[in-house]
Amino acid sequence: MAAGLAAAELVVGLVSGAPSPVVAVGSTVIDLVPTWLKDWAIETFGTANKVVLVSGVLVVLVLAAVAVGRVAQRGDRATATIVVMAVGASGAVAVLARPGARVADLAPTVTAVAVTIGSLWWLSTRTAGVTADAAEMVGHLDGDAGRQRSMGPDRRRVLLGLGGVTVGAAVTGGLGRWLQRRAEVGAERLAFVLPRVDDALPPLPASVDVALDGVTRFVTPNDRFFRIDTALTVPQVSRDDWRLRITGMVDHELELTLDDLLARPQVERYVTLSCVSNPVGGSLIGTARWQGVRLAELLREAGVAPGADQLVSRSVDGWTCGTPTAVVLDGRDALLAYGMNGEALPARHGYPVRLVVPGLFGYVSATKWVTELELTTWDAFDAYWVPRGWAKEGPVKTMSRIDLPRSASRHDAGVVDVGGVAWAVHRGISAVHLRVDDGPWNEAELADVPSADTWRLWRWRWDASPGEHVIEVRAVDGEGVVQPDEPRPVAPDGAQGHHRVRVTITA
Ligand SMILES: Nc1nc2c(c(=O)[nH]1)N[C@H]1C(S)=C(S)[C@@H](COP(=O)(O)O)O[C@H]1N2
Ligand SMILES: [Mo]
Repeated sequence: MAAGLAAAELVVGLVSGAPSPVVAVGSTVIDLVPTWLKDWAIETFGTANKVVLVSGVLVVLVLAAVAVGRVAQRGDRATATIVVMAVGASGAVAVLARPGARVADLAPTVTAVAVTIGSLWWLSTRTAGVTADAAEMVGHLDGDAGRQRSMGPDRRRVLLGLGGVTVGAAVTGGLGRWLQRRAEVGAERLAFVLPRVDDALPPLPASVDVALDGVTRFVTPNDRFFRIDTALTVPQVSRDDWRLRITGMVDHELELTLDDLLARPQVERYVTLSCVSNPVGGSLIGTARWQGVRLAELLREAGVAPGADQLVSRSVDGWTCGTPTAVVLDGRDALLAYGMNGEALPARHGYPVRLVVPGLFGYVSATKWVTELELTTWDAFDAYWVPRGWAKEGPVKTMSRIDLPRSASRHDAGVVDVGGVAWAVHRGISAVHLRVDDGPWNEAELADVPSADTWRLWRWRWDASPGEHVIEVRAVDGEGVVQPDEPRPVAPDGAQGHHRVRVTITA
């Protein structure tokens, strides 16, 4: 089976766009598992959940391979072959179920099955000798010398066979992976020079940060930006192949290339992006300087028909997202972005182009690897997460987080620095309050922000007395609405509640 999978990797490397059956099965599992199980996986394994999933698929394959091997060892090669074909068939079904699948996509899976069966037959011819000799030995045990004579060469034959298959698989698989990496967009991305922005943003003042170690920085570096998506392998979309189609309820459909997009007026904006699955106190949130073009201008050019109240965006991997058209057109800086913190978008964050809409959770606004914008109605279409139990609309809730002191940490009595971040993206943050052990609320000192579309850092100096204490934070948004305390889970429309940390103060 290792030989089969390795051969599949080689074909994936040779035929651009053909999916590995392992990835296809994993992706199908992602789309099929119930929401509670997916939430559990994200909660338990965090962003490593994809590694866990692929490992799970491989474990199942290893168990199947062991079963097949045992059946073949008993001499029943026909049944063993049928089991391999059945496993392969489930891979094929998964491959064909991927959005936009073509028959040619079956090439890696078919290769995997053929090579697995070939290896099975070849190896079982070799083990057949050993089994026969072993049976003979049981029949007339003629001493150690005889045993060595009958075992020696056959055992060597089997081990050599297995070794040969293993080495062949390693070489083939390695070559396949190497070819796949060569096809990735990494190199072209590094060569992508972002066009100049006419009204470029001034450099951020130091006052957007608080000078406290352990508190998040205002700008999240690209390599530390959270990643959430349903894609098991990062889609590789070359800038030359990328197209954006604007379709549906528009006066005239548009199709743009990346050069068309880059020729339009450019803007850059600091925007905080957050995930609806972020629990109270969680870190599925980040802030970047996004560069791109205004989505509203593009939509106006296409001519949005009255009544088109939902903007559905699609990515190359078939993921869909529904955004209120009114929000995109209400004057905020909804962007088709290709730049992130002065670089081309990293592949994991949507290279070459993604959506960014300030004020909405990622699942209803931030389509990565975006290829189509369809103007439609809320009644006509439910995007990916909606049938899975998430709200159709997802405005970001007012939220605040204590980064410092860490939960369960110990500190000396006296002044203890408390610091963190608060956000109510697009409404802005007007105040942050802290209290200890349900005492009176205190005002935190707020850092500066470039606009209401980002999070806001804050700090508070706490005069701590010895003992166990609970520090609690709440934010007030730009409209004066206080962050509610009543706890609510992340589903269906984002967590609610105050973040608290428990600390020990020593005398
Ligand atoms: N193509 C695609 N885009 C997607 C998603 C996805 O699954 N597929 N997930 C969305 C969700 S739920 C979030 S929170 C943001 C996260 O963006 P990031 O990974 O760049 O931080 O991407 C959004 N865009
Ligand atoms: Mo998300």
